[in-house]
Amino acid sequence: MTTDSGAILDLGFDERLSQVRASIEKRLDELLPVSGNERDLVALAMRESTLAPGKRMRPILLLLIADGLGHQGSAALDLGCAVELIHAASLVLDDMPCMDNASLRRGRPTVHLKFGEDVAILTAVALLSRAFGIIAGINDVSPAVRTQLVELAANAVGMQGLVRGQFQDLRDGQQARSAEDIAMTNNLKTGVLFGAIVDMAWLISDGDESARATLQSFAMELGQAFQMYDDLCDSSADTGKDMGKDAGKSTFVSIYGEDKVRAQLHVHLSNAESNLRRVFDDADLIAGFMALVFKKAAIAA
Ligand code: GRG
Repeated sequence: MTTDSGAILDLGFDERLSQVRASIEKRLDELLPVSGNERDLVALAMRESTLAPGKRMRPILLLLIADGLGHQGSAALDLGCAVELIHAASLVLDDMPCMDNASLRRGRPTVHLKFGEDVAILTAVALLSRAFGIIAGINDVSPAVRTQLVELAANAVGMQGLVRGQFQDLRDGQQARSAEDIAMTNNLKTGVLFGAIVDMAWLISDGDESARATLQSFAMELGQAFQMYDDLCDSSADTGKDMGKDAGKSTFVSIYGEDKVRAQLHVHLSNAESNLRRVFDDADLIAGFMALVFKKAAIAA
Protein backbone atom coordinates (compact mmCIF):
# COMPACT_ATOMS: atom_id res chain seq x y z
CA MET A 1 0.00 0.00 0.00
CA THR A 2 1.07 3.58 -0.42
CA THR A 3 1.26 5.24 2.94
CA ASP A 4 1.47 8.99 3.49
CA SER A 5 5.22 8.62 3.13
CA GLY A 6 4.75 6.72 -0.15
CA ALA A 7 6.07 3.28 0.85
CA ILE A 8 4.12 0.23 -0.27
CA LEU A 9 3.57 -2.12 2.63
CA ASP A 10 3.74 -5.88 2.50
CA LEU A 11 0.10 -6.79 1.86
CA GLY A 12 -1.70 -9.25 -0.43
CA PHE A 13 -2.07 -8.35 -4.12
CA ASP A 14 -5.69 -7.12 -4.03
CA GLU A 15 -5.20 -5.21 -0.84
CA ARG A 16 -2.00 -3.56 -2.04
CA LEU A 17 -3.56 -2.52 -5.30
CA SER A 18 -6.69 -1.14 -3.70
CA GLN A 19 -4.58 0.83 -1.21
CA VAL A 20 -2.56 2.33 -4.06
CA ARG A 21 -5.77 3.14 -5.92
CA ALA A 22 -7.35 4.70 -2.84
CA SER A 23 -4.30 6.91 -2.24
CA ILE A 24 -4.52 8.13 -5.84
CA GLU A 25 -8.26 8.86 -5.64
CA LYS A 26 -7.80 10.77 -2.39
CA ARG A 27 -4.89 12.83 -3.71
CA LEU A 28 -6.65 13.60 -7.01
CA ASP A 29 -9.63 14.82 -5.02
CA GLU A 30 -7.35 17.10 -2.99
CA LEU A 31 -5.48 18.42 -6.03
CA LEU A 32 -8.55 19.34 -8.06
CA PRO A 33 -10.28 22.68 -7.47
CA VAL A 34 -13.21 22.70 -5.11
CA SER A 35 -16.33 23.48 -7.12
CA GLY A 36 -17.79 26.26 -5.03
CA ASN A 37 -21.18 26.33 -6.71
CA GLU A 38 -23.08 24.80 -9.59
CA ARG A 39 -22.22 27.69 -11.92
CA ASP A 40 -18.51 27.00 -11.53
CA LEU A 41 -18.66 24.73 -14.56
CA VAL A 42 -14.95 24.43 -15.33
CA ALA A 43 -14.16 23.33 -11.79
CA LEU A 44 -17.09 20.89 -11.89
CA ALA A 45 -15.98 19.49 -15.25
CA MET A 46 -12.36 19.16 -14.07
CA ARG A 47 -13.55 17.12 -11.12
CA GLU A 48 -16.08 15.03 -13.02
CA SER A 49 -13.83 14.16 -15.93
CA THR A 50 -10.86 13.26 -13.76
CA LEU A 51 -12.64 11.53 -10.89
CA ALA A 52 -14.85 9.46 -13.20
CA PRO A 53 -13.93 5.78 -12.90
CA GLY A 54 -10.77 5.33 -14.99
CA LYS A 55 -8.29 2.51 -14.63
CA ARG A 56 -5.65 4.88 -13.16
CA MET A 57 -3.09 2.89 -15.08
CA ARG A 58 -0.59 5.71 -15.37
CA PRO A 59 -0.41 6.82 -11.72
CA ILE A 60 -0.50 3.21 -10.50
CA LEU A 61 2.44 2.30 -12.74
CA LEU A 62 4.37 5.37 -11.67
CA LEU A 63 3.85 4.58 -7.99
CA LEU A 64 4.67 0.88 -8.29
CA ILE A 65 7.79 1.45 -10.38
CA ALA A 66 9.07 4.23 -8.12
CA ASP A 67 8.42 2.01 -5.11
CA GLY A 68 10.26 -0.88 -6.75
CA LEU A 69 13.22 1.45 -7.40
CA GLY A 70 13.35 2.37 -3.71
CA HIS A 71 11.59 5.73 -3.82
CA GLN A 72 10.59 7.12 -0.44
CA GLY A 73 8.38 10.17 -0.02
CA SER A 74 5.34 11.71 -1.63
CA ALA A 75 6.76 12.84 -4.98
CA ALA A 76 5.58 9.70 -6.82
CA LEU A 77 1.98 10.18 -5.74
CA ASP A 78 1.86 13.81 -6.84
CA LEU A 79 3.63 13.02 -10.10
CA GLY A 80 1.25 10.15 -10.79
CA CYS A 81 -1.73 12.42 -10.16
CA ALA A 82 -0.25 15.12 -12.41
CA VAL A 83 0.10 12.56 -15.21
CA GLU A 84 -3.51 11.46 -14.62
CA LEU A 85 -4.62 15.09 -15.04
CA ILE A 86 -2.69 15.29 -18.33
CA HIS A 87 -4.36 12.05 -19.42
CA ALA A 88 -7.79 13.38 -18.39
CA ALA A 89 -7.16 16.58 -20.38
CA SER A 90 -6.25 14.53 -23.43
CA LEU A 91 -9.46 12.50 -23.14
CA VAL A 92 -11.64 15.63 -22.85
CA LEU A 93 -10.06 17.02 -26.04
CA ASP A 94 -10.07 13.67 -27.85
CA ASP A 95 -13.82 13.34 -27.30
CA MET A 96 -14.69 16.72 -28.80
CA PRO A 97 -16.69 16.97 -32.05
CA CYS A 98 -13.65 18.21 -34.01
CA MET A 99 -11.70 15.11 -32.94
CA ASP A 100 -13.32 11.77 -32.06
CA ASN A 101 -16.81 13.22 -31.56
CA ALA A 102 -17.59 10.82 -28.73
CA SER A 103 -20.66 10.81 -26.54
CA LEU A 104 -19.56 8.43 -23.80
CA ARG A 105 -16.39 8.30 -21.71
CA ARG A 106 -15.84 6.18 -18.61
CA GLY A 107 -19.52 5.31 -18.79
CA ARG A 108 -20.63 8.93 -18.61
CA PRO A 109 -21.59 11.65 -21.09
CA THR A 110 -18.51 13.36 -22.48
CA VAL A 111 -17.59 16.77 -21.08
CA HIS A 112 -18.61 18.81 -24.14
CA LEU A 113 -22.03 17.13 -24.19
CA LYS A 114 -22.67 17.73 -20.52
CA PHE A 115 -21.09 21.18 -20.11
CA GLY A 116 -20.63 22.57 -23.62
CA GLU A 117 -17.63 22.81 -25.96
CA ASP A 118 -16.42 26.06 -24.44
CA VAL A 119 -16.23 24.46 -21.00
CA ALA A 120 -14.57 21.34 -22.42
CA ILE A 121 -11.72 23.35 -23.97
CA LEU A 122 -11.24 25.42 -20.82
CA THR A 123 -11.36 22.27 -18.68
CA ALA A 124 -8.59 20.63 -20.70
CA VAL A 125 -6.41 23.74 -20.49
CA ALA A 126 -7.07 24.05 -16.75
CA LEU A 127 -6.25 20.36 -16.12
CA LEU A 128 -3.05 20.72 -18.07
CA SER A 129 -2.04 23.89 -16.21
CA ARG A 130 -2.81 22.25 -12.89
CA ALA A 131 -0.69 19.24 -13.85
CA PHE A 132 2.33 21.40 -14.65
CA GLY A 133 1.78 23.41 -11.47
CA ILE A 134 1.81 20.22 -9.41
CA ILE A 135 5.02 18.96 -11.02
CA ALA A 136 6.74 22.33 -10.62
CA GLY A 137 5.68 22.37 -6.97
CA ILE A 138 7.14 19.00 -6.00
CA ASN A 139 9.56 19.96 -3.30
CA ASP A 140 11.23 16.81 -2.05
CA VAL A 141 13.47 16.52 -5.13
CA SER A 142 16.40 18.68 -6.19
CA PRO A 143 15.72 21.70 -8.44
CA ALA A 144 17.60 19.97 -11.27
CA VAL A 145 15.38 16.88 -11.04
CA ARG A 146 12.26 19.05 -10.81
CA THR A 147 13.23 20.82 -14.02
CA GLN A 148 13.72 17.47 -15.75
CA LEU A 149 10.31 16.30 -14.54
CA VAL A 150 8.65 19.38 -16.03
CA GLU A 151 10.57 18.86 -19.27
CA LEU A 152 9.50 15.21 -19.46
CA ALA A 153 5.85 16.16 -19.05
CA ALA A 154 6.12 18.97 -21.61
CA ASN A 155 7.69 16.68 -24.19
CA ALA A 156 5.13 13.94 -23.57
CA VAL A 157 2.26 16.38 -24.18
CA GLY A 158 3.60 18.37 -27.12
CA MET A 159 5.09 17.79 -30.54
CA GLN A 160 7.12 14.79 -29.36
CA GLY A 161 4.08 13.11 -27.87
CA LEU A 162 0.31 13.39 -27.51
CA VAL A 163 -0.29 16.43 -29.72
CA ARG A 164 1.72 15.09 -32.66
CA GLY A 165 0.27 11.59 -32.25
CA GLN A 166 -3.27 12.93 -32.17
CA PHE A 167 -2.67 15.16 -35.20
CA GLN A 168 -1.22 12.27 -37.20
CA ASP A 169 -4.12 10.06 -36.22
CA LEU A 170 -6.71 12.68 -37.15
CA ARG A 171 -5.13 13.56 -40.46
CA ASP A 172 -3.86 10.16 -41.62
CA GLY A 173 -6.15 7.70 -39.86
CA GLN A 174 -8.88 7.88 -42.49
CA GLN A 175 -6.52 6.83 -45.29
CA ALA A 176 -4.40 3.73 -45.84
CA ARG A 177 -1.32 3.73 -43.58
CA SER A 178 1.62 1.39 -43.30
CA ALA A 179 1.99 -0.69 -40.15
CA GLU A 180 5.13 1.35 -39.35
CA ASP A 181 3.16 4.60 -39.55
CA ILE A 182 0.46 3.20 -37.28
CA ALA A 183 3.07 2.00 -34.78
CA MET A 184 4.73 5.42 -34.80
CA THR A 185 1.44 7.23 -34.22
CA ASN A 186 0.45 4.77 -31.48
CA ASN A 187 3.77 5.33 -29.80
CA LEU A 188 3.24 9.10 -29.78
CA LYS A 189 -0.35 8.75 -28.53
CA THR A 190 0.38 6.23 -25.82
CA GLY A 191 3.96 5.00 -25.49
CA VAL A 192 5.60 8.39 -24.98
CA LEU A 193 3.49 9.15 -21.90
CA PHE A 194 4.30 5.70 -20.49
CA GLY A 195 7.95 6.48 -21.23
CA ALA A 196 7.67 9.75 -19.31
CA ILE A 197 6.07 7.91 -16.39
CA VAL A 198 8.89 5.40 -16.02
CA ASP A 199 11.50 8.12 -16.47
CA MET A 200 9.82 10.21 -13.78
CA ALA A 201 9.78 7.20 -11.44
CA TRP A 202 13.43 6.57 -12.20
CA LEU A 203 14.45 10.23 -11.69
CA ILE A 204 12.92 10.49 -8.20
CA SER A 205 14.36 7.12 -7.15
CA ASP A 206 17.71 5.55 -6.85
CA GLY A 207 17.83 3.41 -9.99
CA ASP A 208 20.99 2.87 -12.05
CA GLU A 209 21.36 3.96 -15.69
CA SER A 210 20.77 0.48 -17.13
CA ALA A 211 17.43 0.26 -15.30
CA ARG A 212 16.39 3.48 -17.00
CA ALA A 213 16.96 2.10 -20.51
CA THR A 214 15.25 -1.20 -19.71
CA LEU A 215 12.26 0.63 -18.25
CA GLN A 216 12.03 2.68 -21.44
CA SER A 217 11.84 -0.54 -23.44
CA PHE A 218 9.15 -1.74 -21.03
CA ALA A 219 7.18 1.47 -21.62
CA MET A 220 7.39 1.28 -25.41
CA GLU A 221 6.26 -2.37 -25.46
CA LEU A 222 3.45 -1.54 -23.07
CA GLY A 223 2.38 1.43 -25.20
CA GLN A 224 2.12 -0.71 -28.33
CA ALA A 225 0.23 -3.44 -26.45
CA PHE A 226 -2.09 -0.89 -24.92
CA GLN A 227 -3.02 0.82 -28.17
CA MET A 228 -3.67 -2.58 -29.78
CA TYR A 229 -5.87 -3.47 -26.84
CA ASP A 230 -7.74 -0.18 -27.19
CA ASP A 231 -8.30 -0.91 -30.90
CA LEU A 232 -9.46 -4.47 -30.18
CA CYS A 233 -11.93 -3.15 -27.59
CA ASP A 234 -13.50 -0.79 -30.14
CA SER A 235 -16.18 -3.41 -30.82
CA SER A 236 -16.80 -4.21 -27.13
CA ALA A 237 -19.88 -2.99 -25.34
CA ASP A 238 -18.44 -2.72 -21.83
CA THR A 239 -15.64 -0.15 -22.19
CA GLY A 240 -17.63 2.87 -21.02
CA LYS A 241 -16.95 4.41 -24.46
CA ASP A 242 -18.86 4.60 -27.74
CA MET A 243 -18.56 1.43 -29.78
CA GLY A 244 -17.32 1.29 -33.38
CA LYS A 245 -15.50 4.61 -33.39
CA ASP A 246 -12.71 3.11 -35.52
CA ALA A 247 -15.02 2.25 -38.44
CA GLY A 248 -13.28 3.33 -41.66
CA LYS A 249 -10.02 4.05 -39.84
CA SER A 250 -6.71 2.38 -40.67
CA THR A 251 -5.57 0.49 -37.58
CA PHE A 252 -3.61 -2.71 -36.98
CA VAL A 253 -6.98 -4.45 -36.69
CA SER A 254 -8.09 -3.21 -40.11
CA ILE A 255 -4.79 -4.33 -41.69
CA TYR A 256 -4.16 -7.65 -39.94
CA GLY A 257 -7.49 -8.65 -38.38
CA GLU A 258 -8.27 -9.25 -34.72
CA ASP A 259 -6.55 -12.62 -34.27
CA LYS A 260 -3.15 -11.48 -35.53
CA VAL A 261 -3.36 -8.26 -33.55
CA ARG A 262 -4.26 -10.18 -30.40
CA ALA A 263 -1.25 -12.46 -30.96
CA GLN A 264 1.01 -9.45 -31.51
CA LEU A 265 -0.41 -7.77 -28.42
CA HIS A 266 0.71 -10.78 -26.40
CA VAL A 267 4.21 -10.55 -27.87
CA HIS A 268 4.42 -6.89 -26.78
CA LEU A 269 3.03 -7.72 -23.35
CA SER A 270 5.45 -10.55 -22.86
CA ASN A 271 8.37 -8.32 -23.96
CA ALA A 272 7.15 -5.66 -21.55
CA GLU A 273 7.09 -8.14 -18.69
CA SER A 274 10.57 -9.50 -19.52
CA ASN A 275 11.96 -5.97 -19.35
CA LEU A 276 10.23 -5.45 -16.04
CA ARG A 277 11.68 -8.63 -14.58
CA ARG A 278 15.14 -7.57 -15.72
CA VAL A 279 14.86 -4.50 -13.48
CA PHE A 280 13.00 -5.88 -10.47
CA ASP A 281 13.65 -9.06 -8.48
CA ASP A 282 9.99 -9.05 -7.62
CA ALA A 283 7.83 -7.65 -10.42
CA ASP A 284 4.74 -9.66 -9.50
CA LEU A 285 2.64 -6.72 -8.36
CA ILE A 286 3.25 -4.70 -11.54
CA ALA A 287 2.87 -7.78 -13.76
CA GLY A 288 -0.33 -8.70 -11.90
CA PHE A 289 -1.68 -5.21 -12.41
CA MET A 290 -0.89 -5.38 -16.13
CA ALA A 291 -2.66 -8.73 -16.35
CA LEU A 292 -5.73 -7.11 -14.79
CA VAL A 293 -5.68 -4.22 -17.25
CA PHE A 294 -5.33 -6.58 -20.22
CA LYS A 295 -7.78 -9.13 -18.82
CA LYS A 296 -10.08 -9.21 -21.82
CA ALA A 297 -7.21 -9.80 -24.24
CA ALA A 298 -5.94 -12.64 -22.02
CA ILE A 299 -9.33 -14.37 -21.98
CA ALA A 300 -9.60 -14.13 -25.74
CA ALA A 301 -6.04 -15.35 -26.41
C1 GRG B 1 -2.99 18.80 -24.82
C2 GRG B 1 -3.09 16.83 -23.23
C3 GRG B 1 -3.23 17.36 -24.60
C4 GRG B 1 -3.56 16.51 -25.60
C5 GRG B 1 -3.84 16.96 -26.98
C6 GRG B 1 -6.25 15.10 -27.74
C7 GRG B 1 -4.81 14.75 -27.73
C8 GRG B 1 -3.80 15.81 -27.98
C9 GRG B 1 -4.37 13.52 -27.54
C10 GRG B 1 -5.25 12.34 -27.30
C11 GRG B 1 -4.47 11.12 -27.41
C12 GRG B 1 -5.25 9.91 -27.06
C13 GRG B 1 -6.73 9.96 -26.94
C14 GRG B 1 -4.65 8.79 -26.88
C15 GRG B 1 -5.40 7.55 -26.55
C16 GRG B 1 -4.82 6.96 -25.34
C17 GRG B 1 -5.74 5.92 -24.78
C18 GRG B 1 -5.64 4.54 -25.28
C19 GRG B 1 -6.61 6.28 -23.85
C20 GRG B 1 -7.43 5.38 -23.06
O1 GRG B 1 -6.73 5.22 -21.85
P1 GRG B 1 -7.26 4.31 -20.67
O2 GRG B 1 -7.82 3.05 -21.24
O3 GRG B 1 -8.47 5.19 -20.13
O4 GRG B 1 -6.20 4.20 -19.65
P2 GRG B 1 -9.05 5.31 -18.65
O5 GRG B 1 -10.42 5.90 -18.84
O6 GRG B 1 -9.09 3.94 -18.02
O7 GRG B 1 -8.14 6.24 -17.92
